Amino acid sequence: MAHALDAVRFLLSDTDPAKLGASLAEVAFVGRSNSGKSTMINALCRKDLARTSSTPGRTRTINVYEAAPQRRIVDLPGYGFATGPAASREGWGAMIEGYLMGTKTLAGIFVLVDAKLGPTKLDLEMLNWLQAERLPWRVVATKVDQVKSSRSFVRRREVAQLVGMTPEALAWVSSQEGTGIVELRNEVARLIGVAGQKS
Ligand SMILES: Nc1nc2c(ncn2[C@@H]2O[C@H](COP(=O)(O)OP(=O)(O)OP(=O)(O)O)[C@@H](O)[C@H]2O)c(=O)[nH]1
Ligand SMILES: [Mg+2]
Repeated sequence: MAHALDAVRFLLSDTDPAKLGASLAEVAFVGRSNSGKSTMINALCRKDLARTSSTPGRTRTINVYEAAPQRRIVDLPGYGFATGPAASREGWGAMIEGYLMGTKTLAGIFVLVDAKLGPTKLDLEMLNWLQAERLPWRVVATKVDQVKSSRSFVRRREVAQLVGMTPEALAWVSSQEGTGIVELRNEVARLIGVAGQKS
């Protein structure tokens, strides 16, 4: 059956958050480099929109996708990608922080955490910062296909505890196998205000 997110198209990309223009509502995907942000956007929209790679640091700019005019899904470059000059790492911080603090229409920030690895120090720093700024975040555990199914109940509880959420509130997703994708797709559509729209 068609879903509102099937209509998502690439809109623009830039490294300067001031150049992205206004939106009515948007959601953003943040997290470690290689955590699966771009792959998840492709799974949610059921097409190859965002470029993905097994090498960390694939996404270098703020990439904006649109489900309907000014209703956006935003893919961000990952953190923890240690190579490259310090200057560009600082540039990353300014770019992400500028985007997250400057976008008043952000309805949800999905923080992707590898289910098997658990939250890294940088993930926890990001979560603390989002909380301090009172931004609307939710953690999504990714690549859950890499957790043995016999371990998944316990692992979900462990990861939830480490990020300070209840296991039920922690989204449990595999973009590769489709676990949790339908629920997340509906949540994204609702947050950006396109739920129930035909594509
Ligand atoms: N097993 C498994 N691998 C996945 C899943 N999602 C993504 N991957 C793999 O993880 C790697 C990184 O995926 P990306 O989507 O490019 O990661 P990213 O978070 O966008 O990375 P950056 O752009 O560097 O920030 C790729 O090799 C993907 O195939 C998943 O659900 N399961
Ligand atoms: Mg990416």
